[in-house]
Amino acid sequence: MSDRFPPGFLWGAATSAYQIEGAAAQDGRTPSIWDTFSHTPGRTAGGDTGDVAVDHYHRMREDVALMAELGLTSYRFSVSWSRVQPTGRGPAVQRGLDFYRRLVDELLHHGIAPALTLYHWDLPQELEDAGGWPARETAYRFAEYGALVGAALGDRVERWTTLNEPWCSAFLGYASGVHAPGRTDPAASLRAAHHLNLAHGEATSALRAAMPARNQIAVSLNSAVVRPRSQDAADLDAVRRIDDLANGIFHGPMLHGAYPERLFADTASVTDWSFVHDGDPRAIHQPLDALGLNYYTTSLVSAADPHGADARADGHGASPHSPWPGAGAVAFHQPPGERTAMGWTIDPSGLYDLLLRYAKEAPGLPLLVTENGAACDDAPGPDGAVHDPDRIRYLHGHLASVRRAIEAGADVRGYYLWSLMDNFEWSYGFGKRFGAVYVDYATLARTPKASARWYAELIRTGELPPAPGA
Ligand code: IFM
Repeated sequence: MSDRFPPGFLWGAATSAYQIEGAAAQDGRTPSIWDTFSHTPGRTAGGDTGDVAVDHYHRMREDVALMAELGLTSYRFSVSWSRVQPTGRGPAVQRGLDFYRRLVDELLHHGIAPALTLYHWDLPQELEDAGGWPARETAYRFAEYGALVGAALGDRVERWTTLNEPWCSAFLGYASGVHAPGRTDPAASLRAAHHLNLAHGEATSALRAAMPARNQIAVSLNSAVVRPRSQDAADLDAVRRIDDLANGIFHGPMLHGAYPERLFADTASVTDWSFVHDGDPRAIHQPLDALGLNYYTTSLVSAADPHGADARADGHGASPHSPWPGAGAVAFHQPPGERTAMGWTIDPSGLYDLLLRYAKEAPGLPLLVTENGAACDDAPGPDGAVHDPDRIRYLHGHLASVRRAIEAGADVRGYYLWSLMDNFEWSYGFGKRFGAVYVDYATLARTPKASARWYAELIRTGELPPAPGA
């Protein structure tokens, strides 16, 4: 197998607005659900918030210069809805849009293709107060917001993503409550999932109407790779139920125009799904130009084990409330193998499986790895340099899987490392570092880690070097 990536392969890094921007109350921005949540005592580690984050709002030029130094050919960022349309309705705030105009101009100036995500979890608080994602109206608000951003930036940004990881928005936000807005209502979480799907479909149509036809529209799913603990029928059925709730619930309507066959029956004790209106499947099922996949680890599942000490080891934070409404008696187990600082098992073969699954699930649709990376316990050495050999090993393993998947026929067009730089890791606060660039949170100084240099060299050559230590 060649270790060379195809010509034109996009080499990227990703971030999101609330995790990096800061300037939480500047230029007309109003609170999003993550501002409210992070300011609520006990919700984030150490009470950390994104008020300042890594101050990207004021250091944007320096950050783009770093990207150029690394040789990135694309940069994936998200727009803060409450910076652009603070109340979630009405006209755009020009000062908010201007920040993204400047960012896009700077990227283009350095030959870096902007990849814009409209929604990475930061719903304007006013829309949450009006019902949030469980309310149908939020989907229409999102389409209006998408059209505003599309009209403002569609002439310069060709790559668009509607939603990032709607599973997290629906189920961590409204079922287990470990993410904003912190609600623990299983029925509301399924309503939220449907309205996120509708939001994706409506926004895709609105973007097509607002932008030049050449622009490409995608969605980024954190599709889970769910493996059975045994081949017993009960374990296989548990995998099927989790797979429907993790994956099919989004890719079903988005890619095929229908929810998974057994999802409604599985979740009948939670909701009757009467919030799905005639015509919704058609509205959600819009032609896409690419599918974004975010991958970190695999899940190991069985039918509930009465002795299952680790039955809740699903890697999604501590909550007595399950993020799997209606899944029934299912247990999660820690997959064997080395883990990252998040406690997530390192399994590059999962990325290969995921890419091949979607190559089959959506034939003809180009795939992008829109997030992949590892949290490590990074710290500068006495010389100030940050050596992160574990991250380099992680990236090497996963990029080898991408390369193998391409060889096996998956049409993978690009890879975005999560994350460009250390940032606010949601309920974990600043304690978990995913960046290729180290951020000193006292001074906000940026230092590329050894993994950033390693990635830059890979981008320069277009060829995966031998495995570290091989
Ligand atoms: O930091 C997050 C990102 O916001 C969404 N995907 C997973 C990352 C790591 O947890």
